[in-house]
Amino acid sequence: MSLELKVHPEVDEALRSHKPVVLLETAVLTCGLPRSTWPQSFGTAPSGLSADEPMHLGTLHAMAAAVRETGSVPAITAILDGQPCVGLDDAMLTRLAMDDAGEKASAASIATCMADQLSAGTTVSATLHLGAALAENGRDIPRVFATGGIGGVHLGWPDKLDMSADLMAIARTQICVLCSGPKSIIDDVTTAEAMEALGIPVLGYQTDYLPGFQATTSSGHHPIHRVDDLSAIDRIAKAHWSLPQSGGILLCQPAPCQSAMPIETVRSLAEVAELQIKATGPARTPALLTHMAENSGGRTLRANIELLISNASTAGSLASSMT
Ligand code: PSU
Ligand code: MN
Repeated sequence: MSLELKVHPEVDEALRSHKPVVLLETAVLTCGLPRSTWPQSFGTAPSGLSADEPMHLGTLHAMAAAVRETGSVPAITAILDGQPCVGLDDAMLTRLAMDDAGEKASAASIATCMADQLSAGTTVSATLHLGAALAENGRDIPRVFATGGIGGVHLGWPDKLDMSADLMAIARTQICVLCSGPKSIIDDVTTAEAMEALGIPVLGYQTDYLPGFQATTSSGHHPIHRVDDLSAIDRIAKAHWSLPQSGGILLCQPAPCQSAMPIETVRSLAEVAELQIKATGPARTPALLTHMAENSGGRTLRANIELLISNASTAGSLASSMT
């Protein structure tokens, strides 16, 4: 039994003619970013974000535009009324953005969303599963995916384990995941160790150390393999994918320096959120991110939006350079 995907004609044409395609997720739309416009109390709007659009939709629009600027085609994924989609037109994206009942689909919950005909934003893990399903449908799998920060082992381990489905999905799918490291609400070093155990190469784009999501890369933090140009990533990806049973590669790009914050500030905001937020399950990540944004006068939110757009742009350039 194979998954019936709805593939947008532009994405379909690009994949069939081997043009560069970048997968983009929508959990960041339904759960990761606020549905209001950028509040004036937080200062000028983040670079690249239109001040008249709600932040969640405006960021997705800016990410798709950043991919297009590089000559690659954006393929935004989602589950709409139970239908897994790769490539959304603007009406589909807006409908998902305004859907108050929109769920958050991970690899563990795609099946229930489909069976119950629900609409859902797709997390990193769900997006990679839909990307891999393209191969079953006789198409190429896009080689690049972009997001802000991946899920991983949450803070609070080893007292309680909360681990994102993102890690297993990255380990299993032959795709390059562009992010700014694990999100700041995640135990990033434990997550990096888990990725090593899962056989995921973790690369730093123009950095020697694991980026701390909204934080400036701090020297001496967890060292990772540095790559300075896109052709080096292509060589590593080709070598990795020539190995039997190889899966994804994590490529980490630090947040743009104009909005990145000191790592100590981000850490203490994350620790306070960790203590104060009681939500569990899929609701926990959005509640933690909202708490940090409010508690920092919007600084974590500004960095999050700017790094999402900048990662989409680099992902587009990488996809173009890989074909
Ligand atoms: N990047 C962001 N904000 C987000 C996410 C990524 O800047 O909200 C989403 C991704 O979809 C990721 C998910 O897969 O958060 C992880 O959630 P959890 O910890 O519940 O697995
Ligand atoms: Mn979880």
